[in-house]
Amino acid sequence: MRKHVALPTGRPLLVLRRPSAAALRGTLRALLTDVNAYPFEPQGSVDEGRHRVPVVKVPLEVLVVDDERSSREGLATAVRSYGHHCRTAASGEEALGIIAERHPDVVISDWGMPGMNGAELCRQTRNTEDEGPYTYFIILSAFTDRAHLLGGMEAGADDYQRKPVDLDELEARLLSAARVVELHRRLAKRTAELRHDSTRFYAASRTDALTGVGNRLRLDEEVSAMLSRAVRYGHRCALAICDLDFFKAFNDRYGHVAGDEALRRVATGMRSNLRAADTLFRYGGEEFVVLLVEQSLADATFVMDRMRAEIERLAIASPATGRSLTVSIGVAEVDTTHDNVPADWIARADAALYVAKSQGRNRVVATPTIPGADA
Ligand code: GH3
Ligand code: MG
Ligand code: MG
Repeated sequence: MRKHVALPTGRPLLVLRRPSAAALRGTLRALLTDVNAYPFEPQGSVDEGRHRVPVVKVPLEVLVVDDERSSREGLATAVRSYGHHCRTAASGEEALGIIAERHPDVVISDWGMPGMNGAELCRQTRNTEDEGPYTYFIILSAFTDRAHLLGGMEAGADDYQRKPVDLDELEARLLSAARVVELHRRLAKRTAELRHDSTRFYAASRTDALTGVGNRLRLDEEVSAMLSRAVRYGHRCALAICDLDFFKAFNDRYGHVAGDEALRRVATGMRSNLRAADTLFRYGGEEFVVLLVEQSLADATFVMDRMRAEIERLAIASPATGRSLTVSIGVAEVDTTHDNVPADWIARADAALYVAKSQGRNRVVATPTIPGADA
């Protein structure tokens, strides 16, 4: 199958077949056989798991770049005759604009052009490609030496073809380009899916499954970050540990399912009483932690006492007291002279909580009021 393509000038383009063309023809036939198995399938309509051969996108969007008009038009005519769409550019500069705007699948560029040459065009295409669609780049050149071939490939070209162009060979190369383009497209799709999954998993791994508030891992990260900010910039922050009173008795009387529902109601009640900047976490069991940013100990204690009253107002029956389920709260403001690690800060809030429990529960205790505390 020898191709004769009429140039726009009316001159026929004679294509000489080199010895390697036989091998290429075999490849072309094999490629065509595979492609013919599912020609023109709309993307994604084939069960991808069952087919090893990618469904190639036909036709390709091709951009031919050559400063010589006859060569440019001749190539474009040939490319169109293979069933692809083709645009043309007369310079590297013009091509860059088209590439940025149209994202062609394939660029076939002459190497030697005044201004930006083909290798430079390729380099700039790769630099601006970033995470956008992949451009398959074929450099054409009359130079056949090793330095030019390597230079083109180093600039990021996928393929290098000698001028004058063997059009049979070009057709085969475009088929292989179609496969690479399709593989890149799939890879980009898969990468986007993985990125989406990893964002979801990241969020899920930091969320408490029962209540939907931040979990212990998230709490550890946030407390660490807050402590660093306090050390570095002197930011204020208070931490409150909230522990439901006599919750074991609640579970013993009503069962764990009702216990879980009570935990959810308490978490929802707490969350709705927080400022947007403050965050709620489940510390474990029936214990929650609130981080109150840029708040003094007195302010945080005031806010937490209001929250304590709100939980009492939920009127969840507490079998241990015969009244509403309540919460005891210990508050500690970050203190960079005492808190070397997050656990130090949490331990001070925990000590305050212990005092709240021992003083009769359903109350808020702040660290400085703990007997013996020097904060
Ligand atoms: P205190 O006032 O001293 O805090 O008494 P308490 O009964 O709340 O404390 P204790 O630590 O003895 O018991 C905590 C109970 O919380 C034990 C368990 O039944 C319950 N609990 C912990 N985690 C969960 C959970 O995820 N779901 C349910 N339903 N109950 C839980
Ligand atoms: Mg507890
Ligand atoms: Mg408790």
